Amino acid sequence: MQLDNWILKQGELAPNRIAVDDGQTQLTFLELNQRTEALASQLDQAGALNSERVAILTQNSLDGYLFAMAILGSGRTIVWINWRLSDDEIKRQLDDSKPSVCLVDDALWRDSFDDGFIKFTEIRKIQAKGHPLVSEFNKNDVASIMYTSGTTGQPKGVMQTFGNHLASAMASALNLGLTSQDEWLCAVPIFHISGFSIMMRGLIYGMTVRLVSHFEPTRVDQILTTEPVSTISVVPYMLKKLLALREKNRIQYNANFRCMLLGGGPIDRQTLALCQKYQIPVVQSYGMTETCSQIVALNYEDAENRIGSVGKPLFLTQLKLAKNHEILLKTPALTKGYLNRPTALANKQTADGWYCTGDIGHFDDENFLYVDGRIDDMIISGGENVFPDEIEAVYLTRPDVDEIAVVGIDNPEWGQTPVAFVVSHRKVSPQALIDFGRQKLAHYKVPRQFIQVDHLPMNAGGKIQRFKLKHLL
Ligand code: S0N
Ligand code: AMP
Ligand code: MG
Ligand code: MG
Repeated sequence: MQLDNWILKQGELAPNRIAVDDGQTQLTFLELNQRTEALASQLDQAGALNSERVAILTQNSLDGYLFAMAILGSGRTIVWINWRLSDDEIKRQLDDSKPSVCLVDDALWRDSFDDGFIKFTEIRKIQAKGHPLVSEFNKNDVASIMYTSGTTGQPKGVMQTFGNHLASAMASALNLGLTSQDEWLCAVPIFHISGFSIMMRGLIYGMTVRLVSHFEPTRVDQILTTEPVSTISVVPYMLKKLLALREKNRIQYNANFRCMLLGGGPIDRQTLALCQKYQIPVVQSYGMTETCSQIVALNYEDAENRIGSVGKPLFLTQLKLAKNHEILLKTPALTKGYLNRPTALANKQTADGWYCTGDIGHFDDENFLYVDGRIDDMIISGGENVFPDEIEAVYLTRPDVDEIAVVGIDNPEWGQTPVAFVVSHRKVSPQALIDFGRQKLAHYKVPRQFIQVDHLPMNAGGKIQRFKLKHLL
């Protein structure tokens, strides 16, 4: 199936509607068309369209939004880079995805960046010559790539097709409903599917996306009270920060507000009870990068009686549990695979095509789903996934680290944070280990504590028994 270029399409269907608003500039869909076309020409002249993929490192800025649209509009694939990653981590993702260039939001420029990187302002200096955008988006073409880690190996690039984004946006609209008044506040990073899916819904629905460069609780609370935003996506960390402000600020959210879409990690009952108290219309959801955002959601009406549930599968998604209670699913929003790893997706699917999520769950008597944990050791800190193996591998390159095991411990603010148990033949300074980690890894991956032990508990097969370590804390 050939689809129209959605940017051009909305320029025709809703030319005067606001596509994007960063609090200072509002652009209509027609203006979005013009800006995208000009940027595409500048990118072309800069050589940024010379290959299939273009990487981007950006905050949720208007420029970040526009450059991403220009990449899509030119028929290229966006490689989203998490700006919290270390230089080494970014380099590995670029080595794997081989983009023509990595476009960088000026605010995020690093001195370590070389020829492969270019600032937004450098592109902007080029005289635009009018570059025609592609006329169609193809269902099977890859719109975006986002890297996610796994229990083994390096992070893998999840290929999200236009068809995946369309299926996801349609299912979300069928669940949440859609009105001409809808405006979605994007305070979750656009380099994650939580954020990019808002941009794609904006394009598909002809809806306004309200951008904030990054999550700042008082600013977001102010926008929710004073601007006509109807929906916001949050992870549990953000919800808790926003609720804390509700205790102080008695002014209700604006009259248009109808949905706080919550996802990205487990939430505690106490926080959900506070949402009821403040009448915050929370919609709990469950999804992942591989499914192009939520594929299961709970309605506000059901929330009170189903505390803790993530809801029911959205339209076109099927769910079931494996014998070990792992959540399995089928959905048209499922990625078509991992970049450069032709067998990696099939390795996570059953012979009859069920995708194995790595999450453990159960259904109640009315088929509401509850997510109970993971089959692996993944830690979720503030909505960011942290894999112990990845951290351990980095530390094992040090001569003073003989053995190491990273485990997640509960943290009231972040959900969970990593801590490490280290075996060394000499005394190691925890601060030196923290400093080392902050050079090599995104800061949220660096263990908060290093505890030196004589040996790590192992089972007969030589596998570290992490649950025993947790008891030592
Ligand atoms: C929670 C966030 C906003 C916290 O960042 P904040 O407050 O901006 O931090 P900074 O001011 O930049 O830094 C302060 C210190 O905090 C450290 N830090 C930052 N983030 C973390 C973290 N996650 N864990 C631990 N520490 C952190 C900084 O490093 C700094 O310390 P120093 O100075 O020492 O470096 C931010 O983390 C954030 O944006 N998190 C959200 C990420 C996210 O969106 N995850 C979701 C991923 N999953 C999906 O996208 C699938 C589900 C989905 O699609 C979805 C999810 C939610 C809602 C809707 C949907 C949907 O289905 O549509
Ligand atoms: P990501 O790959 O970053 O998109 O993270 C997806 C993972 O986040 C899922 O596989 C779950 O482990 C976790 N997750 C997402 N939503 C929820 C939720 N509502 N409750 C518990 N865990 C969740
Ligand atoms: Mg992830
Ligand atoms: Mg901050």
